Amino acid sequence: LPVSAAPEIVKTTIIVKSGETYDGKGKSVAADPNTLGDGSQAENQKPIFRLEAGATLKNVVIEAPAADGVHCYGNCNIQNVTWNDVGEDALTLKSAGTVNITGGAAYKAYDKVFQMNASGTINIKNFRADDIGKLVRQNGGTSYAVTMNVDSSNISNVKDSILRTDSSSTVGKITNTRYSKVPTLFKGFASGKTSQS
Ligand code: DGU
Ligand code: CA
Ligand code: CA
Ligand code: CA
Repeated sequence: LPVSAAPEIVKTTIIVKSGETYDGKGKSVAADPNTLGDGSQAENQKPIFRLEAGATLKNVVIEAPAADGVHCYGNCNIQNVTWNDVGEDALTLKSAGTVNITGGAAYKAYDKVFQMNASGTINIKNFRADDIGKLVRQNGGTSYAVTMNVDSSNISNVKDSILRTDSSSTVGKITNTRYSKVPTLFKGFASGKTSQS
């Protein structure tokens, strides 16, 4: 096998249907900048993958341009997915549910990695993040409840914070995680809503 192959260029969003699994078996993909987006900070880019409720995405490397990454409509499982150069953001929860991120990594996120635009939970485990603005951001100005859990991860070179919300109902927990050059773990949480061990 070659050490690296050119990424497969995705021209139209790949839909993973409810309850189904897309296993990339280690392949790399990138967005067609003319159809999905150039991976800049411009809003309204399209995702490379759209996961319907209960879908799983695994063993994929997302290269630049990464457009708007992955959108989850309800529960989704993300296993061993690496974003080598996050686009506008890496993954968005678009409707209520639980996002389970296991393994994988995200690099070069100018602003956000995981964007929570609906209520629910995000569980991040065994993840590597480097050179990012924030690891998880609940959509600015929203007051629904989100539970953000980070466990057994390695996070470095963060500009803003690891977890950020504007909601007094949102809870953040970080366990067993290594940091380097992280100015703030939690931003915007109500008192008593964060824990770290
Ligand atoms: O300030 O534009 O950043 O899903 C509001 C933002 C927000 C979203 C969010 C996203 O509404 O666009 O990328
Ligand atoms: Ca955005
Ligand atoms: Ca980037
Ligand atoms: Ca986005």
